[in-house]
Amino acid sequence: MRHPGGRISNLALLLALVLAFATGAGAVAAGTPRGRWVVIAHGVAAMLVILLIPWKTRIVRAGVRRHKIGRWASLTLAALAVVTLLFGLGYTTGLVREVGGIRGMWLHVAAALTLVPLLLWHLVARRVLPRRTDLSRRTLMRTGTVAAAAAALYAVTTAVVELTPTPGRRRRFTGSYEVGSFQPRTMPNTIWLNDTSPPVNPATWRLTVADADGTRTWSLPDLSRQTVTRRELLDCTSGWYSEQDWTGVPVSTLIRRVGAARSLLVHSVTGYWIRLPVADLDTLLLATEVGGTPLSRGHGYPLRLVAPGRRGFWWVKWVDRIELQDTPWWWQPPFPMR
Ligand SMILES: Nc1nc2c(c(=O)[nH]1)N[C@H]1C(S)=C(S)[C@@H](COP(=O)(O)O)O[C@H]1N2
Ligand SMILES: [Mo]
Repeated sequence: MRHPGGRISNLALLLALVLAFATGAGAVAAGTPRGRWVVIAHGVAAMLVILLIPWKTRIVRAGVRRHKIGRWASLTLAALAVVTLLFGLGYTTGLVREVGGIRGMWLHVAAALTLVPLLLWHLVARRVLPRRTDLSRRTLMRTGTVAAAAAALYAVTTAVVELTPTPGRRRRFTGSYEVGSFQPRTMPNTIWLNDTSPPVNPATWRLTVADADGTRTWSLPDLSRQTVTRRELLDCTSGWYSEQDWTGVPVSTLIRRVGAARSLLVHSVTGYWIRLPVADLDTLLLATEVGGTPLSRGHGYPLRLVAPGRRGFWWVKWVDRIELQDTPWWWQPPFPMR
């Protein structure tokens, strides 16, 4: 029989990890200040995990002796959890922003994702199941206390980062650091998973626009006759942001009739695509230039989407087709596919 206190600690840790995952995924999606609370909740969840480490350590000490099989998998899981925490803390405080030339935010996400299958296995192998008696007054009181302590720890950490000269205080509310604003040449190129920069022939390039009135194509010279310039901020989920002056065609001038459409599909010549709500139509821009010069190939030449208030992965590069559809915008994988 395991000590009941151990059971509760295990459940609390599991809850904290699930919370950390959910809010982590949410933080990656947050683009406007309205989404700030998800990022804060992610920080509090991390503190909750940290506070539960001493309890868990006691359980692990006993368990390592008892469970011969799967011991190494469990220890790997624990190590990954600690590594995830360290990369997260390193990035938010700015004390360790990269390791071996790789951005700490990537490493944080990669470690967290590697941990998932191990955690699922661990849950099945060790069978942590809640019981009705877990919901006693005492446990609820304790849970409340630990949650309050986590929030306090988060507040103190944030205050320390803000009040001391740690680089972390220069972050945006999403957690991202500024890179290469108004200097497009020093702005990073970010390519999702296995996408590639395609070679483009500007003479034959066409943008296909499909709306309620049918399908038309535009050549690059046609498009560059109706451009505007807007200052917008690109915030990549890998932890950097950059503000630039983007010149391009407002998507609303290319669409003749929306009809009953609910979403706009924006497609890249590479196969990458994303679906946006029609409510966004008025703010979207198909940029041909950044900082007064044509886009570089890495930044999406000849045409890339500028999606104000949305995280970088919405800013489709090398756009060859936009299409109004009746499908709701949320009918798509949570992150882009190609
Ligand atoms: N076709 C295509 N568009 C894309 C991507 C991609 O991999 N393929 N990456 C996205 C991501 S994750 C970001 S952050 C921005 C980065 O834009 P940049 O490389 O111009 O800085 O492009 C977005 N558009
Ligand atoms: Mo990104």
